Amino acid sequence: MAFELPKLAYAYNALEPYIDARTMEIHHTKHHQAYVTNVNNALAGSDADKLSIEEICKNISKYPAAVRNNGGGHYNHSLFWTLMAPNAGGEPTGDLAAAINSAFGSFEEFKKLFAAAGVTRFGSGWAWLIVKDGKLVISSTPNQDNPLMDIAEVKGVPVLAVDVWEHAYYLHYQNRRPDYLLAFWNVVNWVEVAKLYKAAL
Ligand code: MN3
Repeated sequence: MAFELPKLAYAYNALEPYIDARTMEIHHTKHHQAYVTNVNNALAGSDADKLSIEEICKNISKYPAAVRNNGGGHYNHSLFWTLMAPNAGGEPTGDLAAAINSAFGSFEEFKKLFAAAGVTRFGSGWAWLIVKDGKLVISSTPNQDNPLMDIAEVKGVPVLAVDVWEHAYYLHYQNRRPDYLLAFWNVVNWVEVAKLYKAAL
């Protein structure tokens, strides 16, 4: 069973003005599609094609680099699309808000630390909010690695992620990654993040 490009739950222009339609369309139909095609090619004929992408990520050290890069790309983007929504943003509520306050002091402080993880990731990669040993932790990974991977420096279950590859923001923000990360807060789907947080505990 081959992996497939997931459909987005919203239109390409739904996240404007924060993330532009052209970026969303290219990101989904070209970049994510390429990860799907390439991971399927890399796994073709192996019995790994019965596994979920999460299961593959958890044992990624046993696979060739093409699976790490493209399988990671497929998992990361599939998650990323669900973490954004139109008319979203604002602040988390309930248990998630309490856990963020407890782990980072305040929502404002959390936002600063999360953005810093994205800004300081050299080159291409991702910033993450993960559940690690029952606690919320901020981390970042290079390329298409993620915290599920057995090779990750900081391992855990992702509940929030932001893509800081230039392809995620360059058309609209050019070199201004910090501006993109600031705009990202306007599209964060906190309902989905809270769901992932609950499931991760
Ligand atoms: Mn991307």
